[in-house]
Amino acid sequence: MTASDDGGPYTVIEPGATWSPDFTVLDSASTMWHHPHLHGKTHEQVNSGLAGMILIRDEVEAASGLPRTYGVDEFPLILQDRSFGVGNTLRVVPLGDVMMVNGTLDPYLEVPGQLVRFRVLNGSNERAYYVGVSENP
Ligand SMILES: [Cu+2]
Repeated sequence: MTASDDGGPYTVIEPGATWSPDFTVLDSASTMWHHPHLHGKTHEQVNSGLAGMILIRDEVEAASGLPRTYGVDEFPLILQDRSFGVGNTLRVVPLGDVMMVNGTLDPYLEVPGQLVRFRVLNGSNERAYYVGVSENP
C-alpha cells in the first residue's frame, strides 16, 4: 500500500470531493473499520458518523459454516455513544450519554429464528464495552 492510499492525516479530502484508495487486502477474514485521522479532528469526524465497517472474507471463513448473508443472517452492529445538545445537535464529548447502533436511536432488529452472526464494532470515541457491562473509564 502506498502512503497516498493509506489515508493518513495528510490526505485531505475537500468537501464534495471523492477519494478512492486502491490496495490489496492481505488480512484473513475479519471485521475491520475505517475512520478519518485528520489531526485534531478525528474525534469530531467519527462523532459525526464518518466511520464504517470493512468486512473481509476468505475461503476459510466461507467454509466455517458461520452465517454470512449480509442483512439476512449476518448483521453489522456499530456501537457508538453520543451526546446531543440544543436542537439535537451532536456534541463532541469524550463519553456520550446516549447509545446508538448503526447511527440509530432505540435500534430494533428482527432476526430469523436460526443461528445469526453479529459483527460488533466499538465505534465510540473513548467508551469501552464489556460483555454484559458498560463501564465508564
Ligand atoms: Cu484510527
